[in-house]
Amino acid sequence: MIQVQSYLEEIRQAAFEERKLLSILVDPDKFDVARASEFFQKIPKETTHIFVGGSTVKEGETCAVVKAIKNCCSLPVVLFPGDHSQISTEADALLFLSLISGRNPEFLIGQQVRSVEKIKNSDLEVIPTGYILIDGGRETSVQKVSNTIPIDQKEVKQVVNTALAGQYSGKQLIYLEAGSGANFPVSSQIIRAVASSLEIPIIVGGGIRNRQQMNNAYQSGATMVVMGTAFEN
Ligand code: 1GP
Repeated sequence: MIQVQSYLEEIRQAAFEERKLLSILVDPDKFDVARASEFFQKIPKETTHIFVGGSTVKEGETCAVVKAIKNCCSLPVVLFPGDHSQISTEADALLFLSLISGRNPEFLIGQQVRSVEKIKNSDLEVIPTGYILIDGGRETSVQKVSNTIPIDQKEVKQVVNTALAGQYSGKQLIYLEAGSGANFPVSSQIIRAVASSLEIPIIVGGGIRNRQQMNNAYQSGATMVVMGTAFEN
């Protein structure tokens, strides 16, 4: 199949040109489809992507939400699934996540194998992504659902080595995640250390609620920032 437009390529290009990307995360469980167009009028004008996903989402809900977003918003819709049931072929791209900070085989390869039947005949662009969960000061849903232990923010070298292991394994993006609703986001120190060691773009999310935190992440080397909770109400 010929991919006419590569979303990964656009992210790589942005990283190369030091352009900053902003993704708003929509959790299908908490999103009111009836108010979709109102929601998209209120997101920041510099938003470049819409991510869709959550830790626990009812069957079929993601598909309805993706369709509603597509009806009123022209930004690329990228799946950020908590599990294989959240894969909707209506979206544009899929972050094919492996939770490489954890040691739970289900989130390293189990869910990925289960998602293949849905993906293989779709037009979704599949983007191999190393997902690293870092302690954000409280137990977040991703920690509970994945049953994995986040890396302590003090373990900078462990984060860097995990990210590098992801890059060496062929991941095209590294996602540094403090968890949705984290008390504090991934530190500048970690982002800087990972960015200076890696050749692939970095996404940072979890606990980012204001412009200052967003700019900190960019200045430290994130190509994309993801914000969810800040826009939920
Ligand atoms: C995306 O899970 C985050 O990586 C979203 O986190 O809800 O805290 O913005 P917030």
